[in-house]
Amino acid sequence: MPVPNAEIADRLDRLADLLDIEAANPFRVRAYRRAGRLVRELPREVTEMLASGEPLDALPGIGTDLAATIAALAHGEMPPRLAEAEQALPAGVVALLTLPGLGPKRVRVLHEALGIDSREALAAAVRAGRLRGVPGFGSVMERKLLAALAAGPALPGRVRLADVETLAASLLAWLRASPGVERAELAGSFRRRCATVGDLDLVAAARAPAPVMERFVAFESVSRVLLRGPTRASVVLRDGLQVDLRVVADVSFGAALCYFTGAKPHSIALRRIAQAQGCKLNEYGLFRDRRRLAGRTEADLYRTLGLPLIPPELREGTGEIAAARAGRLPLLLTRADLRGDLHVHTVANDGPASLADMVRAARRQGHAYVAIADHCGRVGAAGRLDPTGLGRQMDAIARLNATLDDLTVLAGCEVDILEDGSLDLPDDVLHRLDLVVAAVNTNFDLPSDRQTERILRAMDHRDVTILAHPSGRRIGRRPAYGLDLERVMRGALERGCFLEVNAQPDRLDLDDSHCRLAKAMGLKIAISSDADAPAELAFLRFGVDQARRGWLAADDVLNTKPLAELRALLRRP
Ligand code: DGT
Ligand code: CA
Ligand code: CA
Repeated sequence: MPVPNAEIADRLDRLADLLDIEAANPFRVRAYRRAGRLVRELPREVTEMLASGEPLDALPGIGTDLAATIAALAHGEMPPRLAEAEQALPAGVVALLTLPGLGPKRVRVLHEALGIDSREALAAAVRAGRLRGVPGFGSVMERKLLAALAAGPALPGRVRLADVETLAASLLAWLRASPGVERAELAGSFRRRCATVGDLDLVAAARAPAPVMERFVAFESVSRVLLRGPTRASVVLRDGLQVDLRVVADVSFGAALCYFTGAKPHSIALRRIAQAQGCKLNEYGLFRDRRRLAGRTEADLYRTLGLPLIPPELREGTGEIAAARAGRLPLLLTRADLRGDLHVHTVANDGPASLADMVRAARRQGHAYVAIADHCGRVGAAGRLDPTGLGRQMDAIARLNATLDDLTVLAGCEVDILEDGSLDLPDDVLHRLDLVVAAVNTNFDLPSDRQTERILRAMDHRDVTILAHPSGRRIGRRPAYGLDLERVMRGALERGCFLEVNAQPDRLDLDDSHCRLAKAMGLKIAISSDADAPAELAFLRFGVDQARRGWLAADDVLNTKPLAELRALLRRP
């Protein structure tokens, strides 16, 4: 595989960063940085130049040494310089570079002044207030670092959808405020609401693209410009996220938006339909000969292709076009269809909000009901209710319900499924609750068949109503444990209990394809926030995104039902 210039340039930047942290000779650091920029902007691939025998040291500012380094990188080798530099610094120090706002200079200050050599050491130092007084580290920086550290190590190359939302919104606002921008939208996997995104894609309509490009690369958190042409640009933001922009004329905006929303299999299928009609489809529009038949809006485009507008969440090339043609697209669930939340926690699990706080926040969400499902167990522990504590909470819920007329609080619990499939609460306690959320919170590494049996056994329990976060994945941290989810779903259907889409942005579990499987089986799904704090009640919308990607309509979801109907569903036949 020939190594592309962008990759060679990244390595040169990395070398410059490492030397910079080490406080190496600033001239050398600058030479590597300049080389990085040069390679990135070369009109030709370095690998091609080498293949045709063109000397690299003929390039401006590139001496024999640098030429050898670049050639090694182009051959996919690790140049000794880079290997030495990587080894000279503890890996933990180098890893700090991936945190937002931490460039080599700041990392050096942290290492030299405070001896910080890992994320953990940095987190401890921030919490202890040791960064205060260090030049260049204000309170804003402190907060930013804490947030980034809490978010955990990055996914290789992908970011959780929720983690880019704020940024995506400010980028879009920034672009829409550009002179001459008539319309702008986010496209790509972000618009399709994928659980994680590789990069962000933006499409804008403007008569003159140049000022839009200018403004785009001037966005405050842009750290590098990868590509800047007349109508397209790619930049990397300081936290490493790439953003692509395409600017087209207003008559093409719908076509460009559709093209850059993808996904590729969907776009290919659309192009095939166009061809079958003797037309051509590209990012500029749908054409017959030279005449543009459609392209200003997506609705227009799909209509002209003989299709209804297909929601972006369904555009994966997994049967949506055939369904659209047959008039069988589902009417997808929306957040407004949800009437309540079936899994939230309180201060009893060490959250910041009391029962009353959480209920008030649920009412602000517009909910008609909310189920309190704190972690409980036979033996109490800090941050966990024992049967007596749970009993007291049930009394408090009853008192609270007597004072509320527009919202009902359901008494529930989150109970651990033990290794043998039994539940960590006595039967009589479980039986008194309105709803029981059962969860695997330990023993993730059982063999698949034993994990499946364990969960089926737990569901044998007549009072279990919902299986929480069924696959156990934590995006970017832990894969799903081995289990036969289809068997678990069938088991739930037979027994009259349900599975959850846990809407925490790092869970989204069930995932989109599981939702589709459940729907095909006729198994209804709960969408739950699993909120630990009032602000997290709003996570429901991330669950809705995945449910929509899984083709779910309102009727497929438990908590779209009015309370009376919900209660009937929760009672097993
Ligand atoms: P991601 O970024 O990995 O989460 O996934 P996407 O779907 O956002 O993929 P991305 O960013 O590579 O491209 C966005 C859409 O734009 C993709 O669905 C297809 C379309 N697209 C981008 N570049 C090209 C291209 O060069 N040719 C074609 N046919 N389509 C492209
Ligand atoms: Ca993308
Ligand atoms: Ca892209």
